[in-house]
Amino acid sequence: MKVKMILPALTEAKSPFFRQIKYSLFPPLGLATLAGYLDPNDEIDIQDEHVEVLNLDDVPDIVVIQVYITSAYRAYDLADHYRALGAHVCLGGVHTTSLPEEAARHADTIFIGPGEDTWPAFLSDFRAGHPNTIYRSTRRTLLGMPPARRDLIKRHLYLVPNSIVVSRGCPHACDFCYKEAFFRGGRSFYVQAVDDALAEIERLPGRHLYFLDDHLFGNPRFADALFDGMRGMGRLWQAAGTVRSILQGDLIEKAAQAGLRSLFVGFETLDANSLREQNKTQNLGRDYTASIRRLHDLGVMVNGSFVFGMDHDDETVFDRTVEWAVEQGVETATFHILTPYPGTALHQRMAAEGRITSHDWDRYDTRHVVYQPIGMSPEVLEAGYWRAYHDFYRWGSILTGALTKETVEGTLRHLAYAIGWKKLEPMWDTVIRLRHVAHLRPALESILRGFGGHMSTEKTPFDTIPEAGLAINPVHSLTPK
Ligand code: B12
Ligand code: SF4
Repeated sequence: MKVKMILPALTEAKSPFFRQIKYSLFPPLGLATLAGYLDPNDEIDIQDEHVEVLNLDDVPDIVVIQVYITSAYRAYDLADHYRALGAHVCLGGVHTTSLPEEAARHADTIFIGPGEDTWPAFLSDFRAGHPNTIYRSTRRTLLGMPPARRDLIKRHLYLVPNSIVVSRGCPHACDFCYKEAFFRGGRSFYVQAVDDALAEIERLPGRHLYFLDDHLFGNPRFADALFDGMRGMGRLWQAAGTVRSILQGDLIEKAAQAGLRSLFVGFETLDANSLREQNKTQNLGRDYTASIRRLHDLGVMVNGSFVFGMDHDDETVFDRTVEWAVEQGVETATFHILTPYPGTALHQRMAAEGRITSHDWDRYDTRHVVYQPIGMSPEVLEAGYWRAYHDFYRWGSILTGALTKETVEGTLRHLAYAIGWKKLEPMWDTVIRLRHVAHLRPALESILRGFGGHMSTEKTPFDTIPEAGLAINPVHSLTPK
């Protein structure tokens, strides 16, 4: 059977004029996960439009398309194209789950929720000649799942080919998050068996990992055992967590000892009323400053996430937030304009209040205002968002933030990381076009590694073999020569 799996891209990611590094970071892990359920003799082709030009001349038996909100229109065009050629088109992912009726107009079969139960069920129905038009996930477990087909990933096209998820969902329920909508109808937070997670980590070549889990620390027992198992592996890794998980107990120390070097932290807002408004109660009353200090003391860099446009925000929110983040020595920041994704509690509330002003999914990219804000005009919100990025990443701010560090190493690492991501964008554009992005992986690793006296100095197999594991991994033929 011929199976084509596509991750379509939003227009910006394919621009002939400028390529952002964020689209060459991670491979299509969801599709590689689904490919694990296919037979070894099936012919599988995974194509990621963010990093390659799609070949659309084939006629596979099944076409699988993963639909995000910002790539939904492109996904539907591709689906229509393949249906016209007679392929059986399957649509799934976050946006399909939020708006199944919209997706169903372009598909033979749609999938609601995670694919670990529905996809194998579909495959056996398809092989038996009677596939259904809709499959809804209800049985949520990662136990016994086959390994992701990482051999189908073109590692050389990504800066971070070793993305990994060892859990699904999150124990919290913030109103603006995709999570409640996506996991409706079953469990919304569950983890892999620790041994399976460790085995998957062992199989990954190289040294650097990026956990894409929504909240790697969400199940403390699991996280504790995972970090114990990772100690001594010599990995350098990045992940996401909550303020609460940084402040409570000693999990964060264990994570740092196991190689955590940078954490994406959902601060979202400095205003307690806004936290209540968005049901982000786990952040209420938490000392943000103490959480950052704790991370920095452990040699872990902070990528702070902030959302603008909540109902309690006015036009002073941008400067206040940026100033605070710079003063705290936050190394990198990700700003978002509040976006009411269909299916979320936030969307329901705004729709009920008649405040949604656009249903153009291309604009749901957290950079456009698609609703009527309360404390300022949409124009002020959009301009403030761009100003926040500009102000946070201007040279003076980067230097001020870097100088909050207590060691020279810390200052240098802050400078290198912030400058690398935001000041060297033309360089990223060039290396992406030349398909040399993988060559910069060692630079990323040395920035992550080269900071503070808290890092493990033990020698590991990875110190001498840059892509250890290559010998047993068939993808080595795809790495750049
Ligand atoms: C990594 C990531 C990225 C990466 C790379 C994405 C990639 N290569 O896949 C980058 C940095 C490029 C990125 C960019 C953006 N992202 Co993003 N990203 C994520 C993140 C953190 C993890 C995705 C992941 O790998 N999950 C792990 C794998 C195993 O799960 P999965 O991909 O969902 O696949 C499973 C199911 O969805 C399902 N499935 C998926 N497709 C199909 C198809 C079929 C047929 C079947 C049966 C099943 C199925 O089965 C898979 C196995 O269970 C998610 C949050 C999350 N936890 O999902 C946000 C998320 C997907 N991103 C989001 C957004 C908004 C964006 C941006 C617009 C952000 C921005 N401002 O720039 C851009 C643009 C995205 C685009 N290309 O259109 C939203 C999407 C909201 C929505 N309603 O679509 C999410 C949910 C986060 C959020 N804010 O709520 N993102
Ligand atoms: S803590 Fe993060 S992942 Fe969990 S529900 Fe809130 S926004 Fe979503």
